[in-house]
Amino acid sequence: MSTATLPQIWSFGHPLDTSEDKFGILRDSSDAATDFAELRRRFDTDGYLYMKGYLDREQVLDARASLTDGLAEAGVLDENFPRIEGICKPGSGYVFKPELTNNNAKIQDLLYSGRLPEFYRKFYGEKIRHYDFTWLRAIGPGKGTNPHCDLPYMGRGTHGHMTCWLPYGDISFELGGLMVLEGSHKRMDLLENYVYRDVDSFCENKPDQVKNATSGAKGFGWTFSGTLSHNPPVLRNKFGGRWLTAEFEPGDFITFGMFLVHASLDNRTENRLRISSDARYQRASEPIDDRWIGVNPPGHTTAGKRGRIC
Ligand SMILES: O=C(O)CCC(=O)C(=O)O
Ligand SMILES: [Fe+2]
Repeated sequence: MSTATLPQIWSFGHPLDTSEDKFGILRDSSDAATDFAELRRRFDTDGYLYMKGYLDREQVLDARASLTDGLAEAGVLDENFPRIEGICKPGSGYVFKPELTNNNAKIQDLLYSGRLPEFYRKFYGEKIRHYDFTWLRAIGPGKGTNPHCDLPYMGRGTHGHMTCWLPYGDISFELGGLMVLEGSHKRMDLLENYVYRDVDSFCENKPDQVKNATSGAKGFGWTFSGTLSHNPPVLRNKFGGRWLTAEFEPGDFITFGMFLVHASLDNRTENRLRISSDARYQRASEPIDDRWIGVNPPGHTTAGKRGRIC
């Protein structure tokens, strides 16, 4: 497709060069939705599968309503607008609210029963399981997520698991959805010193790191943030390939592996929240990262930290 007619695209505060060799649209694999051998081939080649319209649109919108209700109750929404529109109060910023997915039957059903887990079961060709933790993001105007791979946040079990990112509503270029760096999963030469580090590990023999990691404050104690870069255009110049994204609709999802570099576009709207979730699926037969399972997963808190001698 021609990228000549695109609006200016922004990521992490940087305008992206949208010329055809640097930027493009995700390949839609919904044409192969029942051909799992073909999906596996595309996943190996591209590092992701973008399944447009694979899920039930109404079910996704219904799930959205449960989230905007939760966001309203959390005081994030501007009360002058219908909740479903997801209009935020000024200065909302990057709202990360995984608790909105707990005990939320609409979200649990959408993500963890029916069509989505069935997709992974067929894709892996065997029994699967998912993380109990669901990353729920409601991103207000401002910067999106900087470029990273997921492995540093969830690499203590298998490395063959997959992320599933899905939008709860239309996500235009202006509202800013996920983008992936084409071919980056094959650039182990550039990733090997980054991707196997664990954000929750610390050096037991370095007192400042021990203090940091065990201070008990949520979100603190990282000596390595897992970020690969703060500058998507510069990163692209290094890796080659194009930044790929799309305008997403309810019913779409994109899934990718632990080694694919991705980020998101900035939210350039005045007051609308971009609402999405990311969930993880893997073969049931493989080890799982225990930071993300259980009724109250430890995640990146003190309980998830692991000391080692450096
Ligand atoms: O939604 C975002 O901004 C980031 C999502 C992400 O990093 C992921 O799904 O792994
Ligand atoms: Fe990610």
